[in-house]
Amino acid sequence: MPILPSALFTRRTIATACVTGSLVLGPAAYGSHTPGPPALGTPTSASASMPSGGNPSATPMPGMSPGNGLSAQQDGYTLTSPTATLPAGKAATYRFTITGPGGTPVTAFALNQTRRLHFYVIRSDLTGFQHLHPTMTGDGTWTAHLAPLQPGHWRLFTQFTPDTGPGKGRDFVLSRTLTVPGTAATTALPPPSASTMVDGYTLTLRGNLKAGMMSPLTVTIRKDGKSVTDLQPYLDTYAHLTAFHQGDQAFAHLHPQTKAAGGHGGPTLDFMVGLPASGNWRLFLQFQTAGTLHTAAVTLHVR
Ligand SMILES: [Cu+2]
Repeated sequence: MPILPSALFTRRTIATACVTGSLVLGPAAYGSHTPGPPALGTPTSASASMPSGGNPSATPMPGMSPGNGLSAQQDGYTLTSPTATLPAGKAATYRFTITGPGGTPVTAFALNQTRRLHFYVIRSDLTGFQHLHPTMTGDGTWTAHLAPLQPGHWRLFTQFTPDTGPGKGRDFVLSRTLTVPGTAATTALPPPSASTMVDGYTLTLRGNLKAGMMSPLTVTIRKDGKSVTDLQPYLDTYAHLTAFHQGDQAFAHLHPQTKAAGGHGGPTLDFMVGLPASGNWRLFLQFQTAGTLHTAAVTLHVR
């Protein structure tokens, strides 16, 4: 199959969230538990179609988006890289800089979830997810070590907060495309589901998500039929959520309000999620147990 035209890819969207017991974006705090959100479906259901009823817990999203994440440039800040293609099937190095309004590389970044820059890799069919933390040299050159990529069209996202200049304190998400030559075998997006498995863990999702609204999303983690309570802090939280969207260019940036306070999170993770567009989202939920990072993926439908 030939590589998909990149125009298709520009319609993808990324959203990220990191969560502990409670993740909040905007003025409406997700306080003590009101009656939980309705189930997306039974754990074995292949469908996660949303109930048609209203969601009393949903609130409008605040207008503080850092952008849709699909541009290499925003408000004078630019993601620059000499690399537009990388070989297939082998680990590769990707170097880039973030230049500021003056055109020189930014070297001062604020810590965000314990890191100065978060880097995400996704293929046009929403497979091949990687979440990396590149290193920076003194001149502002970042180096990311990518795991082997399959042929196709990819998008590489940077998420950062400048600590100097006119963008100081603002959250940015900038991205560039990358082509990996070869015969691309694309994978159909799995249908929406209320549960998924990874490494023997079963994750069950409950929520009633509506585009443009902040809504609670609850994820429960079980293993061998038992509740998992040994989640370890990962990037200051008990779970890291990254979401990519099909068919819309809007971007949602979510961040945690509370941090992991101990080494025993779980089994329930409460997210406050605002996804700006309806349709299907591919969620990648990362959590850590016994020093091992697990990455679960599930497709979520947003009304
Ligand atoms: Cu990160």
